[in-house]
Amino acid sequence: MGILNVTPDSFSDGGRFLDPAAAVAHARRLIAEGADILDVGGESTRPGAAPVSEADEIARTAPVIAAIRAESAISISVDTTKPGVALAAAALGAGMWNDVSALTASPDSLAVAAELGCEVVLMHKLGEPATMQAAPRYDDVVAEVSAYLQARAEAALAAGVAPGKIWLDPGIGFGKTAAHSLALLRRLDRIVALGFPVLLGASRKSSIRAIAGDRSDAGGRLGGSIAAALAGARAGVAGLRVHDVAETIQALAVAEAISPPP
Ligand code: HH2
Repeated sequence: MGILNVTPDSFSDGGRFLDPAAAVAHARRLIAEGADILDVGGESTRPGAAPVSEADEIARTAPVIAAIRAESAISISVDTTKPGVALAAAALGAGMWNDVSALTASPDSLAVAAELGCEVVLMHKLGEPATMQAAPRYDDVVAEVSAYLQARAEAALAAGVAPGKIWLDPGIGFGKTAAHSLALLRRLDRIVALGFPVLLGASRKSSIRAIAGDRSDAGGRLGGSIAAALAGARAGVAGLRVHDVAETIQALAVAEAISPPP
């Protein structure tokens, strides 16, 4: 899954693709590099990010989704917590709703996801982006994230989302210290064992810098991002949400050739 942030303030690429023409050019590049899915987002979820109105989020994402769909059959995901944005995206051809709130942000979210019949990504986060990194606490982060994701999958199923449409995501860096994110990266197999396809998003995150113990900026975290992606693949995750599609695919191809999956 290639990341396409149509925002002024995303942590890694904020402002680069706010112009729809630049966003579509980047989409073409991600497709050429081998992405299977494009994840289009109009609201940054980085710690401290400012909230965006539904109208503004649609104004950012809709023209980009429409333009991609006009020239490509690639799967399009919309990264939003707002049912109205998901509805607008689906009408333009997005087939996946990536929701970092796991369909909890609005009382309508579960029903809208069921009505759309789209794929949904249910991600774990503790707290809200503005404050989530203040002092996250868990007794057992792997057990708590697994239990939460299991409960959200059950809520989605009860609302009428088809079992084959549900993805789970541990939410690396969302209300988690680097130690929490590392614990999850070590035990991704526990999330995979829940029985749903798992999406992993560690690309360029500050937890990569913290785990590596260096001072890299977002663009300087490719090596660590690939290490996390390879660990995910080894644990059986089904999707990797990344900024650097070509480099990640190359790393996966070589790792798999050296050590083919059983
Ligand atoms: N991470 C980000 C945004 N959306 N969705 C899922 N499912 N999993 C993630 O790990 C995830 C996500 C944050 O990264 P990015 O989109 O690059 O930055 P920002 O939120 O600042 O736009």
